[in-house]
Amino acid sequence: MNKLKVALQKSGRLNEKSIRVLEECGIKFPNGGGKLITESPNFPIEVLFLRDDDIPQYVEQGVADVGILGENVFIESRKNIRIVEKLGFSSCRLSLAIPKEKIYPGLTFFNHKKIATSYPNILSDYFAKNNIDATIEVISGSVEISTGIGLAEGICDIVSSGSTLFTNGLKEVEQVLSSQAVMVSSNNLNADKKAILNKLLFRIRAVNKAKENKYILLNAPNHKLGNIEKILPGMNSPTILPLVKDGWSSLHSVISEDKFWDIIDELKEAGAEGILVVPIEKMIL
Ligand code: PRT
Ligand code: ZN
Repeated sequence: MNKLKVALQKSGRLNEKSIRVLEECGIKFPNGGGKLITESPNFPIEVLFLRDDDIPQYVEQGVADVGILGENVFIESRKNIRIVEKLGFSSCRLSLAIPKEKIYPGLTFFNHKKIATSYPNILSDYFAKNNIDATIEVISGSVEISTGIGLAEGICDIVSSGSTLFTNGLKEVEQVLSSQAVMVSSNNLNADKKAILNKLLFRIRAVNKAKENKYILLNAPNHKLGNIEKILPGMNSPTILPLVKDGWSSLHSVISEDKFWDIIDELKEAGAEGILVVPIEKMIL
């Protein structure tokens, strides 16, 4: 049977988290010793470690079948491949920034200016869409210093906390794109590989779904259970088990963690006691 070739970043920001995606799916593979290709002994995949910028091209050419990379790199590459899953980590944005002392009147600021970036395709599309006529200076790294050294009058680069912009005397003025790690796939997978990818995606979704949800257990007097149930937006009707204490029950349900913080006070007011919220490892719907 064919193996699915999965490309991960060799080293860098995405490396560890991409490896974790596979590990959390129960997929084992030898990782270490600087090997660039390894095989899993318990799942039909081969893992290739590559530079993230090379992943789109390799997936388009079929050297790899799928890969994990930043959406920013995928869009910039303009390769004929597709996103099969957004993975929710390494979130960042691609933004335009200018020296902080400059007055910013809006996008027209960039007309007839020189802007340094490693993302010329995304930026030229963005300027074209907004009718801005600017010159794009393509550089491959240390974009943030280009205004300081007189190379450009603005930059377009990845921002996460904003501290790199700040230390280089820049301010963020426009967000061009928001990005996160994604899994991309070739459009030409054979039936065997498609089946393996579907199995992999099923596992990834079960893990990610579980991360968004928590298992909640609480105790309450039986006559208050009706109201408590109404507050809990569970995925199914909750499980109710009698406690040894007469007239009391334990209620179990699944809730999204964000919602939990909104409803905790309501639950207590409705008579819930001994509330436990525990992580879920996998969630199959
Ligand atoms: O060697 P290889 O080519 O594989 O890696 P790389 O050096 O090109 O990429 P890497 O590992 O730096 O980043 C991989 C991906 O992580 C990017 O394509 C983004 O999708 C995502 N990501 C998330 C980031 C950041 N956050 C980030 N903060 N990529 C880069 N940065 C850099 C940014 O370029 C800037 O220099 O961090 C600085 C800004 O960070 P803040 O926190 O100071 O704003
Ligand atoms: Zn790169």
